[in-house]
Amino acid sequence: MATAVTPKVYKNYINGEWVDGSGAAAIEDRNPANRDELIGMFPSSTEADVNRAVDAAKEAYKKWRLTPAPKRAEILYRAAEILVARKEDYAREMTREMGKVLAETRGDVQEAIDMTYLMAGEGRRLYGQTTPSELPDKFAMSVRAPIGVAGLVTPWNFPMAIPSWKIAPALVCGNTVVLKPAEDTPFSSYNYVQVLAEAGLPAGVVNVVNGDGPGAGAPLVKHRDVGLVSFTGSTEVGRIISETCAPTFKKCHLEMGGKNIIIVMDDANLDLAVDGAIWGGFGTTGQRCTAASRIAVHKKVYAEFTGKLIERAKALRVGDGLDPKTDMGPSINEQQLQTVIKYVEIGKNEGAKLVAGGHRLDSGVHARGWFHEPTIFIDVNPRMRIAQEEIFGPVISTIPFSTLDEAIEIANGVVYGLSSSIYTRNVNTAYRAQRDLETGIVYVNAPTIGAETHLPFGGIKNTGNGHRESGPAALDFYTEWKSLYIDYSDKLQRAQIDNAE
Ligand code: UN1
Repeated sequence: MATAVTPKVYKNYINGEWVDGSGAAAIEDRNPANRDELIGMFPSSTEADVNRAVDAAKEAYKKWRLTPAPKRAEILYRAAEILVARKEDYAREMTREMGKVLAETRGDVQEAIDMTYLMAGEGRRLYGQTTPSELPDKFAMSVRAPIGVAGLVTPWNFPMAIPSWKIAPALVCGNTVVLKPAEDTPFSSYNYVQVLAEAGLPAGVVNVVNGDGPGAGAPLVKHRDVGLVSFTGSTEVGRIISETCAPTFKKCHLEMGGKNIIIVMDDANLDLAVDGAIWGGFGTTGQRCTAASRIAVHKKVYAEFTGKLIERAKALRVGDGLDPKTDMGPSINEQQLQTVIKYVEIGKNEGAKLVAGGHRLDSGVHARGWFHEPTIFIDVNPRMRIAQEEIFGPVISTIPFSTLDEAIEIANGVVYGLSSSIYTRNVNTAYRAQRDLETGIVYVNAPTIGAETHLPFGGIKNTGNGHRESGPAALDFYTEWKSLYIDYSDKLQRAQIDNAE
């Protein structure tokens, strides 16, 4: 593939203008399927850029918070309409910078469309409560109040969808935004913000500061004028962000790692379960927070299931996501690929049986990309590191079990709690599993990936810190409740507690 001669240079977006960053270096956005292909150069920003962006957001907040929510929402609606028209172009550009196959990048843009429409609809809801007062001639209600400047730090695996999960609710609620997009995939986030600008968003309401975590993310998170922080990424970074927010009690939403499981019962439709495991485990090259990296299979069907799974995994075509024949794209970068390689070694040393894949692909069409074979370990002990730690790559561990109780114990025996799934035809088994699986999302007869935008998204344990995004639940993070009382009795009325006889 041709190498760009003069790479396009992209900028930060501050106060309605595209401006240079003040950092000396620039960040290269490269195609993970062909590292010779430079998508563009993005600013490596510093604290000075962050400060300018936060100042702009703080200033814009004064007007934006007073703009009626249905009017704020109309801009989101227009943005969604533009995204619909450009879906194919943005999907292609996303495959070039992120690597996942075109069908999946179309899905990523679609998720941004869905979220933007959904939050546009919230502009005419943003419901609070009205409720009777305990006193006569007194009215009581609660409303959602915006908070101020939201600092958003987003990952590379859903480079348009996840920024939209955070930006759209932040805006409809009346907050303004400074976004620090992932340095591996800044272009798709740029495209989303460009669309918002075209849809008529006033200057300063959304700002983008590109850069890495220490250079741009850290100053954003700790900035005293940033009133809320939302982060999706690793548990290690999430912990640092949580600690940074704690001293000032900054509102902080964290969406972190996962070690998601599919449980296959002996009464499951096995072919359906194999479909689910392949899609859940190898979709997005295993680089979803929701990816199924553990497949627990009932001993009665274990041999048959793993046989089918291995056959299917070996048949997957790995390559450039723009090629319609490709089933699975590359890892995002060398470091991520090295993590995959490291865990394959760990699995082998732990005594798990490697039965498919296990190697980096680096010759022929794969020579210039960060490719790895779809990899399966069988007979994995649930305590092994490959069954405990997030790998974020195309590696599945299958674990045999004998009873539902044992499967649930295996499922819950990890520090994470994002998504889980069970394949069974028994309604009692399904309901028991949905009750007992300790994850924020539970599927029956569907894989661990594929959450819809209008339901709460998030996890428990080391995956999250109690907040949810997506759906109306997101509004709880991006607003504070304000309780309003109106006394129209024209006299001092004491509350019931102050009126005790
Ligand atoms: C993520 O991997 O961080 O549920 C998000 C899913 C997608 C979102 C994944 N809708 O798989």
